[in-house]
Amino acid sequence: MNPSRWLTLHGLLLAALARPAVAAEHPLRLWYEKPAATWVEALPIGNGRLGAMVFGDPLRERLALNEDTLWSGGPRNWNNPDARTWLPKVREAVLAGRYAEADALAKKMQGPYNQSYQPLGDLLVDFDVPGEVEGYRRELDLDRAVATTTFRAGGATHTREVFASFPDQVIVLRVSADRPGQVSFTARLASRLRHATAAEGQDAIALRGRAPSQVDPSYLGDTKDAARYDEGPGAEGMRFTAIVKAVVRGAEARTTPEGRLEVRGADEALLFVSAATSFNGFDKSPAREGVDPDAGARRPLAAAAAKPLSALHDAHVADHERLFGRVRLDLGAPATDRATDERLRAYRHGEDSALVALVFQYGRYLLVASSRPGTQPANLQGIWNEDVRPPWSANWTMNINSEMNYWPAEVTNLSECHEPMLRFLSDLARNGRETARVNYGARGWVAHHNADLWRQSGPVGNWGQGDPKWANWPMGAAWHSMDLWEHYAFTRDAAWLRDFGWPLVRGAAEFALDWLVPDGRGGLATAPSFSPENTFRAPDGSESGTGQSTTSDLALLRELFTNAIEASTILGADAELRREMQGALARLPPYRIGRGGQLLEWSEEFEEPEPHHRHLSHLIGLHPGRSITPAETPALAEAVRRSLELRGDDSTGWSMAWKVNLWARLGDGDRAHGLIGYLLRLVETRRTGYSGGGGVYANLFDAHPPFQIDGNFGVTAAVAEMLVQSHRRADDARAPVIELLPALPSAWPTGRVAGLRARGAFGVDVEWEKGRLASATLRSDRGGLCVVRYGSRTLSLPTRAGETVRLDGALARR
Ligand code: FUC
Repeated sequence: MNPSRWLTLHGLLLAALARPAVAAEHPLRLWYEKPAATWVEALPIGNGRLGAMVFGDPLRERLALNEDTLWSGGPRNWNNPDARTWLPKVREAVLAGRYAEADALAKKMQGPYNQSYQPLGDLLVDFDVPGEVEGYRRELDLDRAVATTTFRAGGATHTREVFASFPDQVIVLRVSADRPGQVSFTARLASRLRHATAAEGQDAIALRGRAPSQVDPSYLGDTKDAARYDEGPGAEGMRFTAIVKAVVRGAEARTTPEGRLEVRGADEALLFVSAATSFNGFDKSPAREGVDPDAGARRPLAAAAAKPLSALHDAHVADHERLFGRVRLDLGAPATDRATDERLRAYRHGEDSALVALVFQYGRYLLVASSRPGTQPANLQGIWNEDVRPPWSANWTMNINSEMNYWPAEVTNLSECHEPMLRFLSDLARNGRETARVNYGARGWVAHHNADLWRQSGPVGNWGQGDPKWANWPMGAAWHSMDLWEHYAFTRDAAWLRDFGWPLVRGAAEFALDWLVPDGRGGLATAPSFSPENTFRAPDGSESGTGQSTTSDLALLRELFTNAIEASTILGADAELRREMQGALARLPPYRIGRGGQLLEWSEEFEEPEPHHRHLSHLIGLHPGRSITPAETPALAEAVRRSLELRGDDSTGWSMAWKVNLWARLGDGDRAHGLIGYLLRLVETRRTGYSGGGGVYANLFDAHPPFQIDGNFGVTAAVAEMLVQSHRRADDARAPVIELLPALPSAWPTGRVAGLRARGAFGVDVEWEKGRLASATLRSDRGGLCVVRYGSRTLSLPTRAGETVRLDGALARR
C-alpha cells in the first residue's frame, strides 16, 4: 500500500479553506444538523455523467446513483407520414377561425411518447457505530464539490466524504475515524430496475441490470405495465453495470457471493463507485449495437484505485475549481452560522442576501455537476433521479425547460458546460431533418415539445391522445437556436460558428421559412400555432390551444431570423437564404397591445380561461430574446410589464425564475428581488402543482413542485441579469452594450461580482456601494469596440485582444 494514499483529506481540506475574504465571510456551503430523511433533502454530487444523492445517515449511508445515459427504450421511428396530409386541413380550419376543429384534427399529426430517464440504483452502507451519535453535521462544499458527514460516536470523530471526479470518472466515498479500528460496515448495491448482484473478487461487488424497453410518461397516471421489459434472448433495453471497489487500511475487505462487501475494524476505507451503460449513440440499439457496460465500468476503476487519494482529490478539486471558481459574488449580508434549512425558514424580506448568493452559486455548481463536455445535457432533473417513472420522464422539455437549463451557461462563465446541449442539438437536427421532411414536407429541421436520449424529434401524444397545446408545438429548433447564437455572441468564436453553429441555425431557419404561410392579408402566419400549454376561448365559446400566429411563435421566429441574418452576414454565407429571411421578417405580423395595455398572447384579444398561467411564452421577445427592450421599444416593454402584472407573481419554480429574468430586463430590481423571495420558500410536498406554490426543497433543489432543476438554473441566470446585461446593441449596431447594474435591488446596497461574461467576449467585474457603481473591470478576449453603460452614462472605447479596462463609478478609466 502506498502510504501517500493516506495523506488524509484533512490537510487538503485545510489548504482548500484558505480562500479570499468573500468566501471566508460567506462560505459556499449547504449544511444541516440532521441526515436527509427524503431524497430532496439529500445532497447532490456529480461529474456530468455519474451522479449521486448523499443522505449522510451515520448508521446507513445511501448514495442514490445515476448515470446519464441510462434511459428506457431505444431508437425508433416516431415520424408520422399522415401528418403531411392533415396539415393543410388543420391550416384551413385555423385560418378560418374554426379552432376547436383544428385542435381535434391536429391530434392526427402526433407520434409516440418519449422514453424516461432511469435511476441506476443505490449504494447502501450499513455501519456498525458504537454508542450514541453526537455533534452531527453534514454539508456540501460548493467550492470543492465534496459532501461531508461528521459526528462523534464511541469516543471517536467519524468523517465521511464523497466526491464525483470528472478527471477520474469515479465517485469516491471515504469512511474514516480519528481513532484506529473504528470503521466497520456492510455495503451492497440495489436497484429498482431488473438486476443481479455478485461479488467481484475479494474487494469489489457489482450490480448488472437492464432498463425497460418502454416506460409510460408519469403524467399518464396508472397504466397497465407502465414499465415494460422486453423478454427473451436479444431483448431490447439498455444494459448497465455498477461496480464498487474497496481499498481498506487496517483490515481486509471480504465479499459474499451474492454481492455484499464487509469491512470490520478498519482504520479507514475508500469505496470507489464506477458505472457505465451499453449506450452507443442516439441512433444505435443499446441491446443489439451497444457497447460492453462491464468494460466501461471497469476501465476507470482500475486506474482510480491505483492512485493515491490525495492525487484523486486534488485532481477533482482542481478540475472543479477551474470552472466553478471563475465567478465570485458577494451581496454583502452579515455572515450567518445557521443551517441551510433554517436560513430558508428565516428568509422573509431578503435580509440574508448571502443565501441568494449561495443559491446563485448552487445553480453554477449544479451545471458543472450535470453538464460536462461529452456528457448528456442536463435534463429536467439535471442527472439526479430516483424514479422509474420520473415526473415528465425527466426528459428535455423544449417549450421552456431545456432552454432555461442553459441560460446561466455563458453569462456565468461556464461556456464549456454548454457543450452537451450544443452537441445534443446537432444530434436532434439529424433526426429533426427527417421529421421535417416526412411529417411536413419541409426543408431544414424541426423539434417539438419533448426529446429523450434517442433525440426524439417528432411530436409526442401517442398518436392522437396528447393535447396539441403541448404535443404539437413545433418550435423546439427555433427556440434552441438561441443557444447556438448566444454561444457565438459570448465567445465570438467565428470558426465554431461557421463549422458547427451556423449549419444548425440555418436548418432551423429553413424549417421556419417553410412553416410560414400567407395570412391572406399580405403578411405571414404560423398555423397551427401554440402558446405553449395555454388556451384561449374562441368566439364560438370553445376552449382551444390551437390557434394562429401566436405572439410566442412570432417572437421566436423574429429572434431566429434576426440571429440567423446576423450570423450569415458575419460568415458571408448563404446570401440567398438571408434575403429570404429578411423578406419573411418584414412580413411577420407585429407585436400587438391589448385593451388592458398588455402584450397580446394570441392573434386576437381572446378571453383567457387561465389568466395566471405559468407559461410566459408571449414575453420571449423581452427575455430570453432581444426584440423588446425598454430603451428601444418602450411601449412594448411597458406592455410586457402589464402582462407580468396580470399573470401575477406566485407560480411554479421555473415560472417564477423566468419572471425574475423578465423583471431584471425591465430594469426593476426590487420586483426581481421580491420574486426571488418566493423562489426561496421551503417546499415540503413533492406532489405536482401547476399553478403556484413553487420554491425550493431543503437541499435547495428547485421545486416546481416537484423537483425540476430549471428553476435553479433560471434563478442563477436571473441574478446575473440583475447585475450585468449585454443583449442590447449600441445605436450604430457595431457592438453589444454592456449595461452595469441594470436592475440592482435596494436590498443589495453594497456588493461585488467578479468573473461574469458579456456578449462580445468580455469578462466583467463590478463593485458597488450604497446602491451606486463603485468600479468595474472589463477584460476583452478578442478586442473590438467595448460599449459600457451605467445609468445614463455611456462609454465607448476600442479594445485590443487581452486588454483589461478599469473604470471608476463615473465610467472614467482608472
Ligand atoms: C411543461 C410545463 C410544466 C412542466 C413540464 C416539465 O410541460 O408546462 O410546468 O415544467 O414542462
